[in-house]
Amino acid sequence: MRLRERAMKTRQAITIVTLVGFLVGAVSCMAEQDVPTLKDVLKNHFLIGGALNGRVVTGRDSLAAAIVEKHFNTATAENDLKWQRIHPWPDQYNWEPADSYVAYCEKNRMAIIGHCLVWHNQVPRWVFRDDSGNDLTRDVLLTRMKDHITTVVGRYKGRIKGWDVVNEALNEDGTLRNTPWLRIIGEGSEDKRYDYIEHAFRWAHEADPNAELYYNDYSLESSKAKCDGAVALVKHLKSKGIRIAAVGIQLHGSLTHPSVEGLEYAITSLAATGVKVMVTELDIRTQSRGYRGADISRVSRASTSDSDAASAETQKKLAEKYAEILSVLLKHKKDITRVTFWGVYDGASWIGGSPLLFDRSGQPKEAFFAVVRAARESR
Ligand code: 9MR
Repeated sequence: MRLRERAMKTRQAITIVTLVGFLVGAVSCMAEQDVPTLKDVLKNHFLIGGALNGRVVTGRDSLAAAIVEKHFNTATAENDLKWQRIHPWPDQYNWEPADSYVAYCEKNRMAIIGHCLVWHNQVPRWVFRDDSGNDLTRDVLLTRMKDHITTVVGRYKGRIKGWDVVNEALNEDGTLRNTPWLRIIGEGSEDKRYDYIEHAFRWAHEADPNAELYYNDYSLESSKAKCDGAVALVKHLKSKGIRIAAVGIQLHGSLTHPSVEGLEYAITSLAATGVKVMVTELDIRTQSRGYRGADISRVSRASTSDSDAASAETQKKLAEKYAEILSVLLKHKKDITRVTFWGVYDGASWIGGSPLLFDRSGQPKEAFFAVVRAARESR
């Protein structure tokens, strides 16, 4: 008798556990279905994507992969196409990470962005030096740059939709940044000012004539002088017949920047030169103390950590800032072809706090729904 009772109780317990499990599964499945898809709600406006790191494209970050595959129709490699990663030594290319990224994007039918060919960061020192450690001559550095661009762009010809050809070449006041590229190739002379940039764009075009070519930089949305410098650069390239499809506004924002006015100034003045505009590295730092401006050389994971990141108040402010930015982008959608977040979810961002639309467990945040609302309100 006792035995039979116990067996019955066990059966009942199993039935309850199974039922609860089924219900939880059904609810979370329904919740998942209720989450709209970013690429669907934005499909009539612009491409939407994120920066991917190696963990995503090799399947080690399944949380990120699920978000990418559901929401994005474009991707940028966060680090794997940068000179240091792809071409670490003079005669040695490291194709594996980049090949995995391109294959992953193709498998998921995403427009693939190459980032970046010529930059002063994440470029090995040997690039600028001869065997004795002295600066290269202008001609030798130009040859080195040409070989790199031709080899990398050529390998992915017809597969990468567009390239950030030159990244972050301007100072905050719009003048050219004093990098080894400028110092050695420009040789300090006025008529050679834009020379390295011109050459980079020409060689990228030769290597893949159908690829779109972009200039990419930060704080264009907050410094009018810097934005004017980018306008001057685009006009110069165009006056020489050099093809440039778009300018990338990186848009590493904060809860207080950019202003609507600054962002509109950047979009309209860049678009007036005849190029498209893209937001290429969107994220919003949530920390409310310390530096909150647009100069990312002053930003790091430590300087953006935020113990209040998860609070309802911070999340509300974040959602409001995202809604404001998206409404400006949607207002100017005829000039904007792509918006890319710099990362996929908070846990895998290059900065701390709560900068993206998905939290550390990959769940959509209030900011996500604010973006969806902004998109749906835009006709
Ligand atoms: O997100 C990238 C991070 O993993 C690298 O350590 C860092 C090195 O400078 O670069 C980050 O990405 C940068 C991008 O390539 C260009 N614009 C600024 C981005 C954030 O620093």
